[in-house]
Amino acid sequence: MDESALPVVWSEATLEHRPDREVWIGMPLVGTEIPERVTVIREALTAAGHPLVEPTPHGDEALESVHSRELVRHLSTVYAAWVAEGFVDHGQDRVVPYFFPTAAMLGTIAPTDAAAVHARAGQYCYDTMTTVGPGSWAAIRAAADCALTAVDLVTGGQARQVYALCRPPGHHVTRDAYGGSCYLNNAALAAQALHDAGHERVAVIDVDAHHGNGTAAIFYDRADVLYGSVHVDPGAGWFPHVVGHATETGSGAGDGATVNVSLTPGAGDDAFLDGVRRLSSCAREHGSTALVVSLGVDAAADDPESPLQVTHEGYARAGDLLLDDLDLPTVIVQEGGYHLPTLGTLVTAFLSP
Ligand code: SP5
Ligand code: ZN
Repeated sequence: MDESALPVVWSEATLEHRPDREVWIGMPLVGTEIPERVTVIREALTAAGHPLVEPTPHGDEALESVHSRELVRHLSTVYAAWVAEGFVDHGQDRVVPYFFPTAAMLGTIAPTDAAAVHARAGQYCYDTMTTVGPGSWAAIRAAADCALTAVDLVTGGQARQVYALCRPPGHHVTRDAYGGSCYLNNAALAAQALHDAGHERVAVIDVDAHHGNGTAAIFYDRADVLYGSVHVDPGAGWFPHVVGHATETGSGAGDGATVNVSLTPGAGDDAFLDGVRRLSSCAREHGSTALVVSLGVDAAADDPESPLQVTHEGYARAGDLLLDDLDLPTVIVQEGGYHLPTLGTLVTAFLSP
């Protein structure tokens, strides 16, 4: 195998999740987190000489290393419950929440689980865009298996750096809640698995255009997993809107182990790469012996979901900094990126030495 070729873990099952519509401000918009994303990335990586590897199945206990049993059960059962309730017959063939029992609604009253499936959806999902359909669970689970198999390959010594073609993406998922087109946190699963395999200190560096609020929340009070992210400033009106600010630096034992670099809308390669360099030096100072990269390529100029203006060269340089210069055992997990004509070349540029 060519020295510079990275194994690409992918599964055909990741194509089964078809969020044809995302409900945004009440409007059913055409979804952007579509199966064709996987196809164009896979074709570009294959053409560049990277070999494909099938994931191996992992048990629920691996998923429950970062997520609650209740979230996993919800995701694996909610579509069948939706069908049983008759909503598909009523014309809604996707699980879309309508009721959100927020902390502000509850005060200090402890809620029960909602009996109605349409209400239960909002106990686990925090937006209306992240729908569940008939093939969703198969894809969600396959994406998690891709990330966990990539860890197996790295910790088993088969390859030092492995790319997991995860879809749906994951970095917006907390321990208990999903949203932002994400269902299980593939990057957090990979980081925890690297830790469990003996890496006492692990860094997650997130270069998706959006702050990975889920990964940040999962590791916020832990010192052993550093979370660093460069993303468009949520304070300028961008998802996830209320978190991802530079003032969030971790809590308790995790104080100092969260680093948020916010970029002004319109920022390009220079600001993006300054951010990546800063996160890379934080990983060195942290003493991380393994790295997870949350590789969203939606910071690219043509992407419809973010106002950042990063070029192919910018993603290529970011890859050099994180894969070649930092040079740790690394699992690269696919996150966002929605512009089909450039998606494959952006990912390839990042992975190329
Ligand atoms: C993994 C990831 O990149 N998730 C992105 C989540 C942000 N989605 C916010 C979508 C807002 C609605 N988009 C409508 C576009 C109208 N121009
Ligand atoms: Zn994103």
